[in-house]
This record gives sequence, C-alpha cells and structure tokens, in this order.
Amino acid sequence: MGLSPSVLLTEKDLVNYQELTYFNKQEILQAYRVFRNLKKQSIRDRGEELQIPVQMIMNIPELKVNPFRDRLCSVFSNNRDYMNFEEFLDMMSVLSSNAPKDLKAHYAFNVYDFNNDQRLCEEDLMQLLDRLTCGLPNDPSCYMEGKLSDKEKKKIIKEIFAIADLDRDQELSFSEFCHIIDKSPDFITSFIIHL
Ligand SMILES: [Ca+2]
Ligand SMILES: [Ca+2]
Repeated sequence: MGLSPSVLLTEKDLVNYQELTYFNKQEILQAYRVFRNLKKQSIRDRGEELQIPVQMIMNIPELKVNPFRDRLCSVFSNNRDYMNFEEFLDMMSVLSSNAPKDLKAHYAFNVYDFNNDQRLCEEDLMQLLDRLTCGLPNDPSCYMEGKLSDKEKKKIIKEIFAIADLDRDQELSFSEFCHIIDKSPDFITSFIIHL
C-alpha cells in the first residue's frame, strides 16, 4: 500500500489508516502534511514509494527534543535509514495521546532495549537513565548537563530491580517492565507527543 510521492491520500487510504491507527481523518491528513513537507527538502523515490531519510524525520519539531528519537525511528522502520509513510504514521499514532497505555508500554520496552535482546539489563537501564536525564548522546541540540554519576544510576537501577525483577535474574522481561510502568508512569512520558 506504498504511496507515490505525487499522489494525495484517497478516501480509501483514509478509511484504511483510520482502522490501522489511533488517528482520526484530520490527524492522518496532518501527519501526511508533515511527511510530505519533508519530501520538499530531500526524497529518495524507490519505485513508486515515497521514503524519507530517518535523519530528516528525527529533526521534525515533534521529535527533535525527544531523547529516544533515534531508537523510535529504528524500532518503527524496517529499513533503518529510511521511513515510508505507513511506518511514520504508525510511529506517530503510537506516540499520540489516543494510543492505549499497554501499546505504548510494548514499544517503550523495545525502544529501551538498546541491544535488542528482548530483556532490559543493567546496561540498557544505564542508557535509559542517561537519556532521561541528559538527552540524546552526541547531540548538542538536545543534550543537557546534569548527568547522574554511575553510582547514582546503579542505585536507581538497584531500586528498579528490587521492585520489578521478580525472578531476580538482574534483567527485566516485558511483564516485569510493566510493573514499573504501573508504579512509575514517568517511564512512558517520552511516548506522548502531539502532531
Ligand atoms: Ca537488552
Ligand atoms: Ca527478571
């Protein structure tokens, strides 16, 4: 169902996208405007499908200040360097305030699982805390000082494990992660943005 760069959304597309996302018609059209505006700056036309470099998507105002924007794009795109409209729409839909908390939790877990092994280990949580407190590493535009020391981070992680690591294997499975989400909603505040 890839969209050609020159084609506007049809009524049928709009109906389909409303079924597949948590967006209404206006929100889908708004997402499409944002996506198509990027096209003006640079596009790669792969056959008939419009694809936008992930690097450009990460710089839209809605994502620019999100400390997980590189991970979000990586989780939602099949081709890690480019995104098509459906992938973009899917990402924005999950990030919207309409998306249910358990769906956000599912994607939050994948985003926080930096080494992609379906578990959150101490190393993943260290990176998570760094990004929550300082922003995106190697990006001066959203990086702030005020980093926690390793000792402070380890203390917090110890507390997280004490609450949520039910089988005591020093890692969080998805179901263990959900305990943290229930107790500390801050963990998914990075998962709500508005178009
Ligand atoms: Ca992991
Ligand atoms: Ca565990």
